[in-house]
Amino acid sequence: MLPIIFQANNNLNKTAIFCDGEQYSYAQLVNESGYLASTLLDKDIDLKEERIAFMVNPGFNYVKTLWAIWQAGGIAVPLCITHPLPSLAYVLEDTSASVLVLSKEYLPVLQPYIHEANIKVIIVEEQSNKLVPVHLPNIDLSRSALILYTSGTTNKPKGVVTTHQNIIAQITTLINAWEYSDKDNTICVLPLHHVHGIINVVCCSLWAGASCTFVPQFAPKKIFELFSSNAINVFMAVPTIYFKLMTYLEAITLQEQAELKECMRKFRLMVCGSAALPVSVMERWEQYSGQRLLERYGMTELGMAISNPYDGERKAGYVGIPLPGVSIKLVNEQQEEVALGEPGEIIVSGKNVFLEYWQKPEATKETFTKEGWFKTGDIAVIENGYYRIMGRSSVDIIKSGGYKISALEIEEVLREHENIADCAVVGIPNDEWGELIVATLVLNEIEQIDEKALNNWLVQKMAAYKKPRKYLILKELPRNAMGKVVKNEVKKLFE
Ligand code: MCA
Ligand code: AMP
Repeated sequence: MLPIIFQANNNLNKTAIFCDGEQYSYAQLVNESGYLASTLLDKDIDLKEERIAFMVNPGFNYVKTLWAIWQAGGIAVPLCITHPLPSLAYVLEDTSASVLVLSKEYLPVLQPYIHEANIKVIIVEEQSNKLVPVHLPNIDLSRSALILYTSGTTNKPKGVVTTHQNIIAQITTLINAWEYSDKDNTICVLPLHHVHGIINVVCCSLWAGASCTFVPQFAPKKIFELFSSNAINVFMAVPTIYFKLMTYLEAITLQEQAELKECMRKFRLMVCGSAALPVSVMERWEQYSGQRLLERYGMTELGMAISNPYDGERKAGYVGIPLPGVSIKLVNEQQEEVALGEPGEIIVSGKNVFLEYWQKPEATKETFTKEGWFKTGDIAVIENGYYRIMGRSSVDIIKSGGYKISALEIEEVLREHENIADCAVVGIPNDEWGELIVATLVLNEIEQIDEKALNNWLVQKMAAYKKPRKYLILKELPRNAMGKVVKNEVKKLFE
């Protein structure tokens, strides 16, 4: 039996999930995921790492599908529920997924792909629970379990493959470090195609026997209503979300602020990560909520790697110290460890580290040192025992709203536009979003471009959160003597 199901069996009568006004016990999760696993197996005895993609709304059906895929021996490929067809088709084709599990409402968006690819479709709401569960296979924990897509310094996102063992290491490290327990009640406001939502919130809660409340979309009013009901005691989010929650708090009366502070003060834990938490946001949040945020550092390829302590000083501007079981070194370009106090690239080793980039052996090889340490591309320094993230080695990776976005991917799409001869995309600092995506354009034949029309065109091709928020039209891009675009000069143009 998979360890996560074994854990659930210890809590069968407890509520695991609140969503859509309903509540679901661990027994329902175990039973119904077992039924869905038998549907997926379809008389087979083991899916043997077949890729099963799913586009299912956050909530009971999402977890049921994830657990069903794992129990049937498949690799789970969660799709982003807000992506347009080309981004979804890229993932489906790249993984050559054989089955697609859907919430009914996503059928129309995927219909053109389903029609062409002849992929098997299962509508999750239409699954019968009357089936007799078949015998489920024994899954060796070294087998691959999950593929999540991450943007990097290449123009197309890469599939990050983690094994069951990697996921278990990522979960159990956090359970111990952050003292998750079956008394916790967490809330999931994050998208479920990334580690932050899937592992830190959902899998950790359900491993610990806690309850997890799902909200369909991020909406400050709804979140504060849930906070006020005293039904939540653990909250995790990206800096942009804390920023947006404070914008909401600023607009309500002092009396209402005080009442919410009283509720939030009782929380056991509030965590922030996925992007740098500005010191000002951390300090203001503490004033509003009475909670000192615990900032941590992670990556799709690693789960969480460095964390401020649960007990002990949570230092503003620092991500803390390596989590137990995670080894970290800071190295120079020759892969030699730097002296204490010197900045270096973070490299990581441990059971939490992913297996490979899906069907990209060269990219996988390049990202590990000869000794097998994963090279993150993030630069850090140790000061008074705590790690401080100083930035990334590539300007082409942008972090906006907690999402990692490749400038090269956006540029490639922009260049497909008939009126765009050339372009350069960069991220510029922004209090709310961390970085704001902006673009300089060199136009073909026309003097100006209709930005609204351009953005409408773009979001047919890529996720809306990747679209540039400002444009600047240039006669030519700033280039160096080698003809390469100088991204730091591009950034200055937006100052
Ligand atoms: C949306 N808008 C933006 C951006 N995104 N404006 C500037 N920059 C952006 N990046 C605008 C929209 O155009 C819209 O404007 C308005 O904001 C609301 O858009 P909507 O999509 O509804 O935004 P939202 O729902 O408020 O979303 C904000 C969000 C979301 C909740 C912060 O971005 C989010 O869920 N981020 C979390 C991502 C995440 O989980 N990352 C973890 C990956 P208008 O109203 O004018 O149309 S990293 C990870 O997993 C690693 C392991 C780690 O360390 O955690
Ligand atoms: P992703 O590839 O989407 O998993 O994003 C991982 C990246 O997010 C890391 O490589 C860092 O650049 C960034 N990141 C995550 N947590 C933090 C943090 N607390 N401070 C600064 N950057 C962070």
